[in-house]
Amino acid sequence: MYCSKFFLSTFILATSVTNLFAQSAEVGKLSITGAYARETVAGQSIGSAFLKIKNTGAADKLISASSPSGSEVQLHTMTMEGNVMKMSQIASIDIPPSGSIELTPGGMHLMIMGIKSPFKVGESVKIKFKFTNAGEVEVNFPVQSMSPAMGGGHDRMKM
Ligand SMILES: [Cu+2]
Repeated sequence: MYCSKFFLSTFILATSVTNLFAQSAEVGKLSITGAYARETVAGQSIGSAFLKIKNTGAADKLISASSPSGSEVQLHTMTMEGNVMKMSQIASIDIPPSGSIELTPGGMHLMIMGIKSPFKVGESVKIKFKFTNAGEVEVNFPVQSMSPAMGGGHDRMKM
């Protein structure tokens, strides 16, 4: 019992270390960098993830995202209503020609709904994207800790 547990955790550790370096991807004229997901606490059913997309070609559009780690991945935007930050789901994200977009805590972001197990630092979350022109690509999102330095405002926001 002890032995099999030990080997299992060693294997998971080795796997996630590899994934830590796979946080960028290229598809068509798009390059994805800086992908990461936020650590979640026990009982939390929604995770969030962020990335940058650079486009060296014509206008493109992110039209869907999915993940084996959750039941659904939603595209969200953040707006101010009075002095309350509100987020709402959006159908797609436009990627300007020869431009770039950034999904950040406090701005547009990805929400992984119905997550199957907590996101832990050292692990990574796979998210598959579909773009109108560039097609499909799967990206690894290494899980990072919820340190206040990384946009603490998002943590205090009401879901
Ligand atoms: Cu959100």
